[in-house]
Amino acid sequence: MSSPEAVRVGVIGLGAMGAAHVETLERWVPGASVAQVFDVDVGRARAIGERCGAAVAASAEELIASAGVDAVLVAAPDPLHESLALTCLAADKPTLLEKPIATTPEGARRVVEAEVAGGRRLIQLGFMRRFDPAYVDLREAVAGGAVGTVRAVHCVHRNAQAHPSHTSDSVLVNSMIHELDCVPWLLDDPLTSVTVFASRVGAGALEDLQVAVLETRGGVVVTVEVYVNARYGYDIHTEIVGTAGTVSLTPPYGVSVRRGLSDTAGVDGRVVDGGWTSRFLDAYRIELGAWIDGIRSGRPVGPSAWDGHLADLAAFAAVASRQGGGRVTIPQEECPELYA
Ligand code: ISE
Repeated sequence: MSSPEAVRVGVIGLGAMGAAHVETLERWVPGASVAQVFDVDVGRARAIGERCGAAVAASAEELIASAGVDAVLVAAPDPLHESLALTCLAADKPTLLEKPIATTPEGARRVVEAEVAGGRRLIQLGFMRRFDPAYVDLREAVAGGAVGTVRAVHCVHRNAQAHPSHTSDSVLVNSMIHELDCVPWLLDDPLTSVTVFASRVGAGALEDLQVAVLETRGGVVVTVEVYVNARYGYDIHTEIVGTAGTVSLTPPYGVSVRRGLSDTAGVDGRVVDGGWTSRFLDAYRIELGAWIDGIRSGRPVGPSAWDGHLADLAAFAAVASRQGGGRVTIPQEECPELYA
């Protein structure tokens, strides 16, 4: 489904997320067409390219440089985000970059500096929760004073099974980063400190359940539990408590027990779809629609590279805390003019 002057998108990385983005663009974003795809797994790239009528690029760099690609969607593994973002900026291509913006705080700063030097916003960060209708309602409820002055936020973020690439650090930098982005956005109040507690596991094992206690500039206390091997399913919860009441993503319920069927969830030990592509289906559709509309109108929308940088600052403060740093102050930086 695409209009005559559709934005020709090149998609880099065709794992569960990239493949879902290809399908979303094809089925739900009329202003876009998937023109090229790239994945290190050539067979997978060919199969997806054939299905959507897209050419298969020989490399990510070739795809980015191609005159047949107007905009790039990066869903490659996290360690490649920084270099691909820099290549897209150098090629002057609007880019939807999956989170995190980079896997080091210095890398995140390099991406922001390159975009600022170019003088225009080209990157939209893949923080899809900002487009999720329930999260948008939550934010509006808080802004409209539904709960009075906010005192606390409680978040739960559970995955059925950890992605094989997960490390104790990426539980924070890849998973909790969603809350580190969306809580300040929900409250319009930046995070200022973080203390992380990890549930004890055997020596060398993945610290798969971690709880962060954060503070905001406005004095709100935030708790976030991330558990990436929860077995029973994908479960996202956010509650905001204020002086006049509480607002929550889900309705109140009685006692319920939810269990995983066995210790071998997933297919052949591989995570095929972690559950977020269905829970956030609407969010992804709206996110990609807004990205393409922004490109067509020349007015970028949604979370920026600066938002990605702020989330990375919080995530790496959280890593330092978990590694023994106790309560860690999250650096506060002046927002460059480009993002004001
Ligand atoms: C994954 O990359 C996502 O973005 C999901 O939303 C999150 O729940 C999961 O933990 C991440 O690994």
